[in-house]
Amino acid sequence: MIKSSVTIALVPEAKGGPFVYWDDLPNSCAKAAELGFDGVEVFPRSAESVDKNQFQDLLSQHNLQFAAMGTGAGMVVHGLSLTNPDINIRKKATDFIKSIIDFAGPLEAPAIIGSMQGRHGDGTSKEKAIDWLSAGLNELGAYANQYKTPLLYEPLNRYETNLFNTIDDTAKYLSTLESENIKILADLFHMNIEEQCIHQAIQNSGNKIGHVHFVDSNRRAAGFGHMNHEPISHALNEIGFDQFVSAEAFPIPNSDEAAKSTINSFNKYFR
Ligand code: LER
Ligand code: MN
Repeated sequence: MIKSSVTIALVPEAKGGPFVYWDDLPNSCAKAAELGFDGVEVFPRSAESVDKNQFQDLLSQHNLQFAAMGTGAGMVVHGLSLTNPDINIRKKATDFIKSIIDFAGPLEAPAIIGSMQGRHGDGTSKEKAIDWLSAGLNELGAYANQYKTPLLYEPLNRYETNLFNTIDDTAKYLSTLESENIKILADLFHMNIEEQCIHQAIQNSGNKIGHVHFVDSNRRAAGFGHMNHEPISHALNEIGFDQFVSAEAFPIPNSDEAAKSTINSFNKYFR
């Protein structure tokens, strides 16, 4: 059964970003549970910045699952990426992502590689950037495997990366890697920009999708834009997807309204 989740961002440097709840982990978990979400996706400043015992207590107290953990603070706070031309920075990027995997893995949650994929240009060819990316993903996919969790790779729209923008290109690329432990994070916002047809792209993806960022056309919460979520939910069911659709959306008009609209849309299309 497909599960619902909502994002909680704990990164002051990411303020203004598309995350539903902000800053306060205990209160955000309480609200997510109250609204009936199955899980929470956490975007931390670093693995060390989250009190693991407190977080585990919150999850069990509220009967919530840990849906996924983002690594984007490596880029936003420290300027790291897996395709940086400097080998030391690529190493730091890999170590940062490993620390997130070490936090999330034992709690059965996958880590997400979004902005940490970086881009080519500024003297780096696309081929070279993809070589570095492949080395990083193979190492990290194998690393995540020790916890029996996949690594999630998120294709982003053209304004955020020039590596892979569509689900199909990403699936073809991932099939060239040694690690078979990397799944695609399908973010409906990026897909709305890049795909010819969102539900068709999902249907064509086979069993490669491991997580969904659930959002509307304007990156507000599902229900506040003009995206047609019905064929999308059908396509996800058709491919046998049974993981999280997680609200990564702007907190507009506020976090609570965004969360409510998301769970109402989730119940309408996925229950
Ligand atoms: C960024 O646009 C995004 O969608 C995030 O999930 C990736 O860090
Ligand atoms: Mn996303």
